[in-house]
Amino acid sequence: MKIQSVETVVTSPGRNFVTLRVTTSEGVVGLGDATLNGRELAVDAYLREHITPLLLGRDAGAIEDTWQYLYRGAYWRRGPVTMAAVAAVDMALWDIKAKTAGMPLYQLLGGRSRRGALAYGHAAGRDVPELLDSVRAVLAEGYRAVRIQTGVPGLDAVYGVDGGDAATGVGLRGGGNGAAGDHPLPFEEVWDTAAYLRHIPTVFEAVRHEFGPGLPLLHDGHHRMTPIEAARLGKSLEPYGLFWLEDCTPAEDQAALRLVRQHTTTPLAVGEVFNHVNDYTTLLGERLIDYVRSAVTHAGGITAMRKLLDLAAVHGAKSGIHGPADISPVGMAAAIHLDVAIHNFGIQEYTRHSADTLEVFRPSYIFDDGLLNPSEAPGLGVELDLEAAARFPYSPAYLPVNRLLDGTVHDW
Ligand code: GCO
Ligand code: MG
Repeated sequence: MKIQSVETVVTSPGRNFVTLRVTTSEGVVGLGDATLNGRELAVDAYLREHITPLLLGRDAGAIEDTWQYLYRGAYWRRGPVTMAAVAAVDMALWDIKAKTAGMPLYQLLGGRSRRGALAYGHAAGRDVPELLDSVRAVLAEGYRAVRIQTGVPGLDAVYGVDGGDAATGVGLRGGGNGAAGDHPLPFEEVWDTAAYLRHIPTVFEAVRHEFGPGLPLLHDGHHRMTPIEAARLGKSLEPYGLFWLEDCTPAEDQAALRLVRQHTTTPLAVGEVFNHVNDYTTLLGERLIDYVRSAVTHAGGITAMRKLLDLAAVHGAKSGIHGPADISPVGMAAAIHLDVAIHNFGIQEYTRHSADTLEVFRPSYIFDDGLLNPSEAPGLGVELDLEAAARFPYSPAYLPVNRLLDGTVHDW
């Protein structure tokens, strides 16, 4: 079975998504997610200009060989654009292989290891009462684990908060996460780590008081702290028994986590901005983290994630696959197939997509009783409606940029 045609589909049903669509000589269609929030067209061009000519006529079944050919063969390896492009090809070829076998993808990955994948949802509020309402709403949707983010007194807009829909990112002011049309140029937020560090333990105190000790709670530090600040935060949150503290320091500085780890027993999650297993060698080798956060979409696809998750297992770490609304339903489906198949599953981030997104992509995965499951449809189990996609043209959007109180550019 040969690869006969390859196309990229850029669509913006509320936010931008890039999808690779591979068709074989037998007419089997595979889909891959290539969405890189705020830099979508770079991946689109990489796929069209540099990868498509290499794929035409190749054996659609040679997934590992194609992965290595695109990775090693490019000479200029790694990086978010390249690895999102490689990921999309890899997902599409796994989709084709599983469809050809007449099986849902998780069966080819070794079959089911659990009844379903525990998902966490996003709760957010500008202040504590609004956050408590948001947690209630997330629980009412069926979630059994919740990430909490709040505004910080004195700061106008903070990551993950600010009106709009916390789950889809649509209509959010500051933490809009690049929803289409929101920010033709990057929105600028103002950040004060000291105010945040003073405030956040009081937020956890209120949430634990209201919802009790049993609810798994997560929090995303979004790369903003120095190692000593992060150590202090981890320590101050210990009484509240977090499921994890995510991205407490800028993730690429792996050694920074040594200091954090030395001072706190709050579990640590890192990796959504990584795109290669080698980004984790210090973190995993020295057991500095508990959860690996890579997205299937950004870290080279199913082939690469399998290897990463196996390395994590060797070092006692579990999965926490990135699943915000800027991962398309195709990337989400790939994650869910992995979640139910691997042994060292931890949790799956799951933010529901907008109605328009679900009209363009028709995923068949199921969210029930707090658990995600792939359907029994062959392949990834997602259909892309090309006519619906064409109704939502690309719309440039940026993620926000962060500045300290004195105007210095800071990590967002
Ligand atoms: C998360 C992430 C996202 C990112 C987004 C950027 O934990 O879900 O931090 O919200 O900000 O993916 O595009
Ligand atoms: Mg995050």
